[in-house]
Amino acid sequence: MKAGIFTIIVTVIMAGIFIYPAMSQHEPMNEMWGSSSPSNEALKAGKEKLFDQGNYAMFIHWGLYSHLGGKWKGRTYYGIGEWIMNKNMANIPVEEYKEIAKEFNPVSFDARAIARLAKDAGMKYIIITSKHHDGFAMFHSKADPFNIVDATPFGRDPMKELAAACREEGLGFGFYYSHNQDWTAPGGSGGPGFHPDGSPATFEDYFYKKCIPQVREICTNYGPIDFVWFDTPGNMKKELVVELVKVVRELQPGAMLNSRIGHNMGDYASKGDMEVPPVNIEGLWETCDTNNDSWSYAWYDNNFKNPKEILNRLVSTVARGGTYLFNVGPDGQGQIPEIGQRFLRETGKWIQKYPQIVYAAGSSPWGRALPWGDVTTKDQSVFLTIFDWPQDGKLYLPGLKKEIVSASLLQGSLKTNISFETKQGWTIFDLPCQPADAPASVVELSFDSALQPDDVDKTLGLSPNSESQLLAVFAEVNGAESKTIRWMEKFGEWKHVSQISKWSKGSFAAWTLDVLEPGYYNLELRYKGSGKLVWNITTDEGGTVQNQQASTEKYHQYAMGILEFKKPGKHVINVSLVEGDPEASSLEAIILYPIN
Ligand code: H79
Repeated sequence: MKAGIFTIIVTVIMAGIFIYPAMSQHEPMNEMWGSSSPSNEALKAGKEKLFDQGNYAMFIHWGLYSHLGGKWKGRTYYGIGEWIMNKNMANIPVEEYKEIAKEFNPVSFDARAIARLAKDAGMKYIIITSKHHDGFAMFHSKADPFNIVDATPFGRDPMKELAAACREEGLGFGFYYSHNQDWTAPGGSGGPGFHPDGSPATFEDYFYKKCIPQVREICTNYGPIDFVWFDTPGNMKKELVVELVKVVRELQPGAMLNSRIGHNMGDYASKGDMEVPPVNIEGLWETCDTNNDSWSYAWYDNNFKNPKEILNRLVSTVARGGTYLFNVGPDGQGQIPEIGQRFLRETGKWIQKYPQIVYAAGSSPWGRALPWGDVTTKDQSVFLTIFDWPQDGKLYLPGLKKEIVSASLLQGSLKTNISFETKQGWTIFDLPCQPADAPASVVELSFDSALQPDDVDKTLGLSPNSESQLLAVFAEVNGAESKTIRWMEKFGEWKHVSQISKWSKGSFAAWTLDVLEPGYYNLELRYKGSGKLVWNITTDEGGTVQNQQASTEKYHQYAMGILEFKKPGKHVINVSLVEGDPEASSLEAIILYPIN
């Protein structure tokens, strides 16, 4: 199937069934709190604290599907492993799937080891799948026998063990619960339409006989919990969601609810799976991401994010104002794959050295990532986390309008002053040739008071010594459409991109750019489309690049030519599509880098 068609289909499916509700930025976050008595306020502040200040947590996808590990009857099904029984994957009949429980015996599960791993990784709490869409409960449920204690030879309640281990390690704890989809319970979304006796099953049957009682169980039998993380509300009726919220509020008043419960309820917004947004977002929100491609264990999936990638995604999420929930998938024995563990520990070592970058850190006053890394704040300091160390020893920071009291390069708690100069609104720091630390280094800027939003000119900068990416989301668009799309690279593996599409004659996208070093820059465009396309790129100084290049249905980067900036200062770059199919063409970014 062509990627274009696939994207559209996925978008439609997502819009119809699987859309994730994200709270709008302006919506009051306390809708569900009702009374504003002081005790409620204190409780709210208490529970928000772990989420808002912790900023980094462990997500665990573990269930009966982990035992299959992406393989059914000798065949491997690539994609998110927890979906294996779904008709779009192995299409396992309900009765056959239930039989698998008899083989599920995760004797290597060690709750303490997992809690310690999370702690070593620098994570502040754990959220684990108590029941995924397959309907199998990973806890002892009196409401439904299809659970790990009653249906498997294992016979232990691993959730009891993990809840206790988290408490011992001083970690927060919460449950994921798939409240709408249940593929094995009569009446659950995607589940059987009939009861065993042949009578028709309604969603309410599932909701009142399984969902509510099980949510009561996870909210009663595991002590105070910090999160109940619902997923894929689909088209659940509002009154049912309200009922579910009531149950959680009554039994676990200190638990935070994510927005995926549905109908704009919940305490914080949950972004799309695997999405690190490019622009700062206000309010309480979270991105969930996974350490390889699948959420649950899959035997073949060793595409693990390395410590630098983990750290980059974590710091960028925090710098955008969010919390990073990072997933691991224990296997059918209960063990987290070795590589995943190792990379988490390595990341954790760095976080221990630089805790101020993650915990209770403020978002970037620049509002976006910078070419070399990202920015977070704390009190009167601003921290530059550098992932791409400049080889010429110059670190360029655009737009800072406030005077720096001191700048230092950190090595853990050791601080070395570094010199800097300011030039045309840019601050240029002198760095040693070698990175101070790995996988990232940190420069601290101290001010005489905390940096305010007005202290930074957010105009995009043209980096004199590295690549600058001008993303679609930062363009002013005329006569075309600018939006973020998502598509699946593999089954269930999402990619997010902001793009400019639906071009027509006369339409253009314009980026304002602050140029420090005039001169020649290589210009590339990243786009998708069909057939040959001609793009025209001009600057307010009359600089022009126009060229024809091929296009494909996947985003690809093409060299277009050399663009000259004659004078320093702010310039506008205009891009338009001159020839080619405007309907099929989508532009993701302009990429500029200095020659030499
Ligand atoms: O638990 C993880 C996923 O299993 C769950 N959310 C994260 C945290 C999730 N449930 N639904 N989705 C994510 C949306 C997935 C939709 C898809 Fe499909 C499933 C795309 C491919 C498989 C359904 C079937 C829509 C298209 C084909």
